[in-house]
Amino acid sequence: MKDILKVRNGSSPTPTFVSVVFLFVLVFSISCRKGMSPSSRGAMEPSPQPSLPLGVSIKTYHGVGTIQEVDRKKNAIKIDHEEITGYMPAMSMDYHPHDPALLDAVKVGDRIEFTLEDMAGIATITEIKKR
Ligand SMILES: [Cu+2]
Repeated sequence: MKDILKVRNGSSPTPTFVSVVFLFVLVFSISCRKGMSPSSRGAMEPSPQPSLPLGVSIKTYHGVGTIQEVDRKKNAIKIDHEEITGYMPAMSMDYHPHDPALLDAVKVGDRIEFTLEDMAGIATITEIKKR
């Protein structure tokens, strides 16, 4: 392979450097593919920081509603909310707060404004304000 590259890059001043880079890229891409293969032996290294898969983005929305239930055990809050523009129609549903401490500041019957983040269809409440 080196010979082929040398011939191809015969006029180049640094044919060795080029082939080294080429080999490095080749090896890297092969090991990368191996690492991502599901058939590789077990999950050797759990990824330390979960990164977003390509194409997944977080969108932020704002809603207004009334708290119907606060469930600290399930870390859930049921909100009867008005239409959230661009996200969902008015309904009553459970949400999970990003930080469980958000539940401490509110109680059933409170009229609130809330901020939620949607990632791949999963909504998480990041902020709650009493109205
Ligand atoms: Cu909803």
